[in-house]
Amino acid sequence: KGQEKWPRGDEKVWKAGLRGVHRDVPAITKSVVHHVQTSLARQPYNIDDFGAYQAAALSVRDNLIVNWNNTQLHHNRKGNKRAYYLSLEFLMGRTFDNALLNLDLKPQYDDGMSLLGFNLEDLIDQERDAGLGNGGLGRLAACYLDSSASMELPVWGYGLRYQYGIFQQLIGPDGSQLEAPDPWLQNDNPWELPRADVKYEVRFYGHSERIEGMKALWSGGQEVVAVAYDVMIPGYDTKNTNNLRLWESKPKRGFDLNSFNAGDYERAVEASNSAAAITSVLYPNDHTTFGKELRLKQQYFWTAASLADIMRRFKNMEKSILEFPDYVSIQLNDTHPTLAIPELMRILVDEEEVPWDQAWDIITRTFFFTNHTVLPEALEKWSVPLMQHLLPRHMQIIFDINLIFLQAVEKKFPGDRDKLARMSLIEEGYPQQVRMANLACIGSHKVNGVAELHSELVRATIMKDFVDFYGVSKFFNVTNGITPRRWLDQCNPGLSRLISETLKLPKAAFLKDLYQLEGLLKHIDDPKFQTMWAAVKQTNKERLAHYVEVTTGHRINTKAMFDIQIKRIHEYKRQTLNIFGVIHRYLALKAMTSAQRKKVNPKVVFFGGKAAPGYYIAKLTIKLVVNVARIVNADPETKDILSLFFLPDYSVSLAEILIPASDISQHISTAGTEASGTSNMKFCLNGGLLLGTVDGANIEIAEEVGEQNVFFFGHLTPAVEDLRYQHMYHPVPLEKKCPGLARVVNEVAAGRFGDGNAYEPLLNTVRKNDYYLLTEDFDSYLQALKLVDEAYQDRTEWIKKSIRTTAKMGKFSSDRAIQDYAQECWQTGVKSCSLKVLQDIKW
Ligand code: NBG
Repeated sequence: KGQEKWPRGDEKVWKAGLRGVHRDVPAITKSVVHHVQTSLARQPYNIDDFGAYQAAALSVRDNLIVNWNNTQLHHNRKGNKRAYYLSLEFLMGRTFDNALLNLDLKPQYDDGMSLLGFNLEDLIDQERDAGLGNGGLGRLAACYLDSSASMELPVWGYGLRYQYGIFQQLIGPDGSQLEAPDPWLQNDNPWELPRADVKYEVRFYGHSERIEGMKALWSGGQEVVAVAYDVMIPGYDTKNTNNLRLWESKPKRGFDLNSFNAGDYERAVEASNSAAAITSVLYPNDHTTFGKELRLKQQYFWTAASLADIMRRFKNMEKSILEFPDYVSIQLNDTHPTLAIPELMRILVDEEEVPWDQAWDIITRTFFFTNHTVLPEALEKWSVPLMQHLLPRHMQIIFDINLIFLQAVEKKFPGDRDKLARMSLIEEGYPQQVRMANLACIGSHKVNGVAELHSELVRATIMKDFVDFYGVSKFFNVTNGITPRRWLDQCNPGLSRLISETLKLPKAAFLKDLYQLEGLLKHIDDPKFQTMWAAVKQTNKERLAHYVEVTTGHRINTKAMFDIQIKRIHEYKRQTLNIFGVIHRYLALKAMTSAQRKKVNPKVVFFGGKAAPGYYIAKLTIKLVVNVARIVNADPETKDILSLFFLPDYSVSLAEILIPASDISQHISTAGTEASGTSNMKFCLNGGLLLGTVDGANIEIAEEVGEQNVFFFGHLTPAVEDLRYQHMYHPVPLEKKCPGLARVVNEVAAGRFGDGNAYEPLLNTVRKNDYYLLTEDFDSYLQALKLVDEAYQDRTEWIKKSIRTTAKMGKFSSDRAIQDYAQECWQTGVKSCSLKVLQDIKW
């Protein structure tokens, strides 16, 4: 704008430069060397692996930036509707390898870096994980970004740029989890682009004064600045490159000069400290809320900055504000971003002067809400006094929304006071609390759960009254998915290659349409194919064994069955059931004669996962696993047929090594508690079989692969409530209820695996009310383990099950899930905005 001609110089020269994708090896090496000399300011002869990684990463980023700019220009020009994925967590893992694969530049970089004297795989290992998430919810967000970009949908993610991601987990001398900070930004992050020009002021505290009607003026308090950092998200097999915008908090003024002049240095720096604190650390709790003020500050800071940015982009389109929902959809990833609802109300009513009812209409056509759990301890509530203090205007708005909403409820269900109390946005008590799930529900156009069973439970339990009020069509299901780019091609290149050769298809054919894997079924009886399939698994097991040997010094028998459970440590996920099962097996082996033991098939059990630092029982579980491992792995009588590892510091990168190596993986939550699970899909995609309860997405996996190909056990969801009731009111001693488990518990208590007293609180969870029903499921769990052992004996049958499992994973691609969201919610040009045109973009 304001310039007569663009570009300024020779258009051809600009174009060549702007499209300067480094595809051939000389161009790649040139660009890497250039970054070594300029960006890193280092001499070519003293560059180490880390420096080479940085330079190579920057040169890949150059490609991404070009594509990123073209993509944004394309969508702006087309005036496409955009969708925004608001998530407090994005568990991205590493970017380098993924970007190379998505850009289809890996072979060229491999060659280029080797010409410069480096091994690409070593460079890939230099990268630190971006661990801006706790578990499934954050990793799901990352998969969804990959799919949106690959499907050429104009979807942006918005999150926070935490200085410290999920803590690093160490195991102390006594087997306990220790936490260390994760300074992932310490050595600069080549994958982000600071946007000093994209910044917004965000207000906290102060006071809100009603002006006229529903309008108010919010002023005073503290203002902090949100600065944008952009992370480019390359699509696979397309130039489309989306954006993940992360906000960092900065003080509005670095120093309060008044206090400074008065000699109060501490107070002067205080303001800057507290502003920077907002984005300093990811809260490491998963499925629990603590009502901490700083967390609420994070939520508002992030939603306010994101909405301001979305609004600015919308305004550039020069449309009427009433058309906002036609150009903007916002997906709320759990209740964490729910403040976006009153914040958009505030913008519309107070700033844009839209009448309240019209504003509310805009809201309920813009927002969509995904619920990720029905566990009561995870349902967010914020104390009214805290919210009044921190966000006085928003509290007013919430009260106003509530008043109008409850009038409508009263009209539909006259006199039903209990219903009113349950549906109110405010929970009575001392203090009163704002129920974020209720607010997210009434402010959204649609609400979804993340697997069929879970969505059913959402409708039947936490949202039941809302289903009665709105009708069932507001509530739907989108079963979670995983990106086959990272979770097949990147983590298991051998399998990806074998599939491509067998199907006689280029990789892109099945990586973009995962249903193509069904073509493998034709080859399931081909002995040659079976052998190759098994060989890939074997190689992956050896890769894992190598990792374990390097990190722990232990050698593993790679001919043994690999049995893996990796996920956050939580009582509902029942890692305890698994470790008690291992102990049971160990005791059984000890009771055998050595001749009997010789006939036993060897097994290696792996655990991985972090416990929230304040979650005492989960931390005790880790300690038990580690100490059982110490005893079992050192026992000369059994160590060749049973070994056990707790792999510390579970992360996305570690998952990429573990998942392709599994023969069997465990997903054994109490029925009705695991909303979906996503690692179950990853294991199955990589040909690992599933041992699980009838819960979450396990059910849909079984539907796809056939129940005879999964190992199910345990009570079903409808039985759970009854059983819990019985445990509460008619307790039966453990010895009577489940003698097998009692034996295990007694051995632990007796000190067989170190100080028995230390484990008392953990053991009591099963002895006392056994909320997660271990005693109810233990016997059928052992039965299922036995079936797994037997099935593994017939190796050919096992391989066939493995092939069939992979072949039937089409449904679980996150592309399918994103397609569901795009169709059901965002209605943003599905497949209609082919970015092939990017190649011929007109400047
Ligand atoms: C988790 C569920 C998982 C599910 C992921 C992603 C939360 C609150 N929920 O079962 O426990 O797979 O969300 O949807 O983290």
